[in-house]
Amino acid sequence: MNTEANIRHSWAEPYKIKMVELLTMTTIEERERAIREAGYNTFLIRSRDVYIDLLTDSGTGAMSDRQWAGLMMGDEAYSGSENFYHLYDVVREYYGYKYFVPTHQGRGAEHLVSSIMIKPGDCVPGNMYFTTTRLHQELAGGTFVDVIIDEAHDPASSHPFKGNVDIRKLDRLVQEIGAERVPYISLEGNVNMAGGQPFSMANLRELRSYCQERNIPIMLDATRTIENAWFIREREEGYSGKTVREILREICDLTDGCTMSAKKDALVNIGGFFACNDEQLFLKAQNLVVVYEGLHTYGGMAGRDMEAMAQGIREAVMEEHQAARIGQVRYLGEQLQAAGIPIVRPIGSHAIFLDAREFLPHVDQDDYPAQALAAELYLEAGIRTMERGNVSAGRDPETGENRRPALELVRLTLPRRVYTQAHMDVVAESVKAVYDRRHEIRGLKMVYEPEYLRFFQARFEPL
Ligand code: P71
Repeated sequence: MNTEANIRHSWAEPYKIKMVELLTMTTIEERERAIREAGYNTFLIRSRDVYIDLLTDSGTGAMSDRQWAGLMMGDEAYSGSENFYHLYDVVREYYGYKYFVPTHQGRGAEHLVSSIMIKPGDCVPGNMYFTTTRLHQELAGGTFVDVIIDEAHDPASSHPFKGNVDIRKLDRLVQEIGAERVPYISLEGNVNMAGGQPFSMANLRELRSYCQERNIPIMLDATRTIENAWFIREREEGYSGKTVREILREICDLTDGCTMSAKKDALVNIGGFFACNDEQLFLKAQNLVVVYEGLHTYGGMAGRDMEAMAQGIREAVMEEHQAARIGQVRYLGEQLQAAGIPIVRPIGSHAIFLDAREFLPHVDQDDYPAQALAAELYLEAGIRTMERGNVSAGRDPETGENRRPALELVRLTLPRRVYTQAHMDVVAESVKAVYDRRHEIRGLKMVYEPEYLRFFQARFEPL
């Protein structure tokens, strides 16, 4: 088993490389053209123009030989595929929920939960928003209410469990509108928008007893909950002797159901699911999935995708996998910290988040500093990152104004099992080079703004 010391000093990958994918390097002139044509939006750059792709850890991981072998075992029957039953058994064993509905990816599961559970006028509290999660809640007529602890909005706070729910904030909401207008609480493991920050088991237990007294279900966003389990083991008293697998089960047993984007923790390129313990809820989800995703024994996935996911979940709970995963992120983060670069603390599990407000204090938030910084990193070295700030937060539906969130971040997201330590060195050097010329960097003006999830397709021009 890996101890903390051995994560920090030798987190070597628990695999060796059997096949490689060649990378392309570009010239500065080529990158200038590519970013201009992409409207200064890293989502719109062609991947062939990218050298090191840290846009996301979603669906970008490397599958193992066993997963690839699983693809050959795909049972592509329209109904009752063998792979569905295999995946169901694995989800039941590792996550523990009684009922299971596959979906094409996470937002498919979010759509099911939101449209079944939310009535117009309801409020859905959560430990910070996620873009697609909140949008589905809003489309169902609900309003998302942030009930994460204050520390989560402060990039400099090194609270070990910045993903915790502030039960007083939750209680204030429940007192104000009544528990009957709170269809569930949306609880995310390793909170993405906060910087990949975990909740603690103690906080979840407290939340559980609060919710049980008031009959409010807890719906877990399980997307990165295995990584959350790792942090509980590392940081929470009483957990150092437990396995990631046991902790994952303990988390799920304290919740009523989950939505899952399997493209992260579960090491597959596509897939997701909804799972729960309540039969009535399951029957509704199983019925709705056939309208939007596909039959309830594939939910938008091919049989082979379900097989790869079943194996991916087994590999994801392995201690040595998580040690290397989190060790690599930490390796990059510690290099940046040593260079004095402002990043969100503590270092999370899936990404390093640059604090663009601190990095570019001379750029006003409505001139999109994080978007501008992401464009500069691409220009510097062909490294693709993602804005997680004012563009991602969107507009307040009431006022129509930019939300100007407290966190104005650029996410350097590490795909699982894809890049090497030497790649991390290149990334660190490139961020330092941009930091050295930060005073020259200007903001951006938005010239095209789509209605939904604007960050994906918005276009900008330099100011
Ligand atoms: C990430 C993604 C993918 C993404 C989604 C939207 C904007 C930009 C990038 C997806 C998540 C997630 C959590 C906590 C649900 C989803 C949706 N994350 N919950 O971080 O992180 O899952 O993409 O499979 O539909 O790059 P889906």
